[in-house]
Amino acid sequence: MKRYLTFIGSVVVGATLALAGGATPAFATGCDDDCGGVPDFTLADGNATVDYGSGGMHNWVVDDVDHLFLQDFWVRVGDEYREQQVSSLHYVGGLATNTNIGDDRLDTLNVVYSGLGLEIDLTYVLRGGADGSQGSDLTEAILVRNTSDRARDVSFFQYSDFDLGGTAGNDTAQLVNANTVRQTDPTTVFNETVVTPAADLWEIAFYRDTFDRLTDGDADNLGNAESPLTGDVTWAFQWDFLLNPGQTFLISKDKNIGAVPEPSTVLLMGTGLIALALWRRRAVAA
Ligand SMILES: [Ca+2]
Ligand SMILES: [Ca+2]
Ligand SMILES: [Ca+2]
Ligand SMILES: [Ca+2]
Repeated sequence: MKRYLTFIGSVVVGATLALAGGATPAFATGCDDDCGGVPDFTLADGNATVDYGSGGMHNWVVDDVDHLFLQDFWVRVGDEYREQQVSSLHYVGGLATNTNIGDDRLDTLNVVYSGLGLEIDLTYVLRGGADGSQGSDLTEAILVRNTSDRARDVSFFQYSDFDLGGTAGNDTAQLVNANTVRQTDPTTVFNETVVTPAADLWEIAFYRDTFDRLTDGDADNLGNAESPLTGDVTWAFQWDFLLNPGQTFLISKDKNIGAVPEPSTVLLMGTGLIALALWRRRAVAA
């Protein structure tokens, strides 16, 4: 049985804050040093919800099926220190809002952290589909700013553990190209496109190899292996960049979940493509 591996103290404090602010805190402002970390947020739109709080993002539920065990970011400055989980850094503040019409629940989250001489600003935008469509989209923008007075040699990691269809052992993850990971199981297709920029390193592994190296006591880099891989897979990206004082680095990404097309649909699509090819060949010949 997989369990969330978070610091118990943070979870308890986060839950307390969430209760104090209501079941779905719409708004959480600046936090003093003793506030204990990020409170719990739930985003909702159309047929989808996603939870975010201490320990990162969990539970991307689309039409009542939970496809996500964990996604979060880790950061390291220099090669001599260990990686640190972004959601465990100092929580500066956060705001959940609604950014589309037709469904006025809170679908967009902006959270800001500081630590290691950096400010890290995360924005998640959830878009649900129609009920029963099994499709949903999540865009993410990550802004890393050097707020110190020295150059910072930054390694930034995204770690994702999707268990598509709510089942962990039957997923296949594949690096499609430098910008795209695809994960599939018998029911569900998932794609993540890194819009900009492409990562420097990547890794697909079995739970929880990568997680353990991100949370142990020393510096690690991703291994550019192993694709494709089937089982309880996880995958990660690593960006390495130098930030001078005041400089920023922006990463934009898009995640999409959808149902595996019915065989009849694939067949129809195939038939349509063949018909189109024949029509074009005839058109060229004419
Ligand atoms: Ca909305
Ligand atoms: Ca699965
Ligand atoms: Ca490590
Ligand atoms: Ca998994």
